[in-house]
Amino acid sequence: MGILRLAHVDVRTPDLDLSTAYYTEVMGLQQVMRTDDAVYLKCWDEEDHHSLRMRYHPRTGMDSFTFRVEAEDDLADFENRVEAYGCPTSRVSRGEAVGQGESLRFEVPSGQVMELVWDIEKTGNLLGKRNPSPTPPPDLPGIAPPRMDHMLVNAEEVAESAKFFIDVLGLRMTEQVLDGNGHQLGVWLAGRTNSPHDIAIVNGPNGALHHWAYWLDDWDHIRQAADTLAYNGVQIDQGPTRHGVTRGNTIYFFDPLGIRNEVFTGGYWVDPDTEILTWTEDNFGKGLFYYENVVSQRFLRMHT
Ligand code: M3P
Ligand code: FE
Repeated sequence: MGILRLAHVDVRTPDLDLSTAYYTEVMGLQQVMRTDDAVYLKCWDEEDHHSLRMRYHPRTGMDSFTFRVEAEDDLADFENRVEAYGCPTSRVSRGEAVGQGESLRFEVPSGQVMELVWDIEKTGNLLGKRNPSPTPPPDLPGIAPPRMDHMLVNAEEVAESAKFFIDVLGLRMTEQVLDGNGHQLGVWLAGRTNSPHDIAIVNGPNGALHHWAYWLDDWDHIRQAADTLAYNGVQIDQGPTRHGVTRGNTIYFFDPLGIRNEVFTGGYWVDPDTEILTWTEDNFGKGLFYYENVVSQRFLRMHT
């Protein structure tokens, strides 16, 4: 049993048309479906129905985030484990959500709504399965990342939240930041992927979303993404630069409603027995932004 990876993020936007224009034309995602009050989007190399759902709501925010589990029976196992930990769970029935079957929902200790699902509608990537070309059509607009990579949520009590994700949900810790008293200020957690993180938790207000990130294949694509962002007048938060934590190359920027996005590449290969890396608070500047060595207040204080 186990948690495989991030499947989709569900957010609210007060301007569905503006958000859709940004995510299709600047980020370069594929619009999969539009209903009266929601838009479903995915990246060109994603097989699942969608990786981003945006629905109209007067206030920007995150509704929930969804991870995919390995086997159908895992939902019942996780239901027992999460309930035993003391978090109430509920089931969303098949037919209630677009692009997926039954799922399990609960609030994680830091207050975000998390969903686990196994039954996801596989609609395939843009390349097809017979003699696929290795690249998408060259005329895709915007940044056009191949896939969503990871997300970061905030928690007032990082250690408590990390314990839940590790002990109850079975994610593996790859890196952590400790304050002078040895308390966790941030943790990076991997599911069944070999990436340094599928989700990270950093100190901040409960319930908040800090960002989600799209994968790009190399540093040159990060540079091109910076050109695309600047050309389109997108507000860049930090970068292009490199994280010390994860070693990844990165840019942070804001969508038109103020949700932070990241593009990310690099990082190292993680095996299940890889030893945990630890950063100390006095080196957190380099951990965050290795070249700049800053802990920017905007970066720490702005959330969705
Ligand atoms: C990342 C990453 C914070 C650190 C963020 C790091 C919010 O986003 O991809 O490793 O302190
Ligand atoms: Fe990130």
